[in-house]
Amino acid sequence: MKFLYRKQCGRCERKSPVKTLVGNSVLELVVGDITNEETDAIVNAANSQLAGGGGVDGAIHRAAGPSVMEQTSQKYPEGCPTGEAVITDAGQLKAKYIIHTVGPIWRGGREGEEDYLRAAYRNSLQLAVEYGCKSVSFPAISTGVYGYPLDLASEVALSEIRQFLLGLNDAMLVRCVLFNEGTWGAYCRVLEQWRCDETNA
Ligand code: AR6
Repeated sequence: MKFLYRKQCGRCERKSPVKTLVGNSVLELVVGDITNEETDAIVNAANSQLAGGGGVDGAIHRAAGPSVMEQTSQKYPEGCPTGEAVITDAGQLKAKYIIHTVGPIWRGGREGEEDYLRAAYRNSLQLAVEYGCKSVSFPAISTGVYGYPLDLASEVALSEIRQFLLGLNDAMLVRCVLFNEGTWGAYCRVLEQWRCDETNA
């Protein structure tokens, strides 16, 4: 794994993207609103009814327009089980696709939450590859309404993405689009820890 750069403006302390090479692929951590992303696909942190809601799900549906909900209702009337993923086009968004995945609700950590969260990332990435996507943006799935502790969720997210990218032959860009600097910082700390572990290995 090669770390490309990490910058912080000394004046305003705004954080620049962090980029890391994983195999042939690039993993990026940015602060932003995922609805503005121009990656081939963006991932939505949905609920298992695909019924829309608040948080990133609400923001994506508002920005994409009603055609996306029409597609989910028509193509996936049964919804989407926790840990799985389904795909629609992206309506009025700049991305081509929205991958709707369902993260686990945090119930203390003994109800398979980690496995479900890993599956949500893995199945989303698999679907992206099946649809020919070369770039995908993820929010921090389950860390809002679903209450998954951020320090645990960031480790799970990045390790699952890393494992997936290491198994790919083709290059892909995976961008974690984190809504605030606190979330971004938690993700950065995971990469810092990996870098320390590598240095000390
Ligand atoms: N861009 C990027 N990240 C965002 C955005 C945005 N526009 N808006 C919020 N986030 P959440 P969950 C971050 O609650 O925990 C919904 O009602 C947010 O700060 O959206 O998986 C669904 O319908 C947090 O870090 O998703 C489900 O019922 C992260 O996205 C339920 O919430 C995830 O927070 C899913 O809960």
